[in-house]
Amino acid sequence: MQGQIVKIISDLHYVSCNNMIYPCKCRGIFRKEHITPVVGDYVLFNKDKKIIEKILPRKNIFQRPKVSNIEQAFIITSLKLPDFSLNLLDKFIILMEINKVKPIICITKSDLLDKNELEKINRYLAYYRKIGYTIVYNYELDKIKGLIKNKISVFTGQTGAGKSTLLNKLCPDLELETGEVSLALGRGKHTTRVVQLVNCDSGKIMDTPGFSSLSLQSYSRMQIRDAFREFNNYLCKYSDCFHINEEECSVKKAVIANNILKSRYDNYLSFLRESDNK
Ligand SMILES: Nc1nc2c(ncn2[C@@H]2O[C@H](COP(=O)(O)OP(=O)(O)OP(=O)(O)O)[C@@H](O)[C@H]2O)c(=O)[nH]1
Ligand SMILES: [Mg+2]
Ligand SMILES: [Zn+2]
Repeated sequence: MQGQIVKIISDLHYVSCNNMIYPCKCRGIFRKEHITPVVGDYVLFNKDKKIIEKILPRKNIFQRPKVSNIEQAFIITSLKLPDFSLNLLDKFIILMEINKVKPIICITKSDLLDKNELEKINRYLAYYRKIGYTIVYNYELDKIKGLIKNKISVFTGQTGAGKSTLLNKLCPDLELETGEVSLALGRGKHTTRVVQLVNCDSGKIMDTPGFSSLSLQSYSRMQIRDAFREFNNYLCKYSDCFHINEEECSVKKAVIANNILKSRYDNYLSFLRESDNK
């Protein structure tokens, strides 16, 4: 039988098949061959013995969160508690771009900001819209339902940003656990602990544990550069320009002319420094 892994708790892999869930173990050979199944994997399994026999080829695989076969990612971005961070937003976007997964920016907690604060952030968000990203607010449920239809999406983002809360709103039957955000720290307390793939309003969604930091260290400088999509609109003197100290760099000129958001460029430079591949 063919199914899809929807949850993993220690050595039990919950495989969904024809609206049933089968808790399965893996064939012994998996461990020997260092094959580690992840949520999202399509597998061949023996429903009577409850054994996963084979992992089918993956469309993609992510390390953080550990999931596979995703088609799009909702970057759940809180405006307060935890505070809005352009750096983190860019990091999530770049991670998705490198992995060729469509990012959708989903804003939460806009109700916690006053009008002035909101206007300031909306000016930034307008830039992201201009360079082609989809932006939704977590109260636009119908719009979100339209976006998740017939797709496998992952909800990712900082801990406490409101991933599980949004999933519960989309699918009240789920009753996922959500957590209070500590006012003192402005951080969540990692309420969601395991990745879970759920059927939700004609789409499949993965709720994932949030994180408080994210590293681009394993990606090369070239991957990071090419993931800043608007940079590709500019032709520099050198086709392999990294837009740092090169002469006649159109990207740097565009930053000075305010055609490229300064924070995007600054984040780009800081991400390059994170890369292990100098
Ligand atoms: N005011 C306000 N609070 C929200 C909103 N969305 C979520 N929250 C609250 O934020 C807190 C954290 O929400 P969760 O859904 O648990 O966050 P999470 O992203 O799933 O967190 P982890 O599972 O730790 O990664 C809860 O107390 C929610 O009620 C929002 O739009 N506005
Ligand atoms: Mg959660
Ligand atoms: Zn350049």
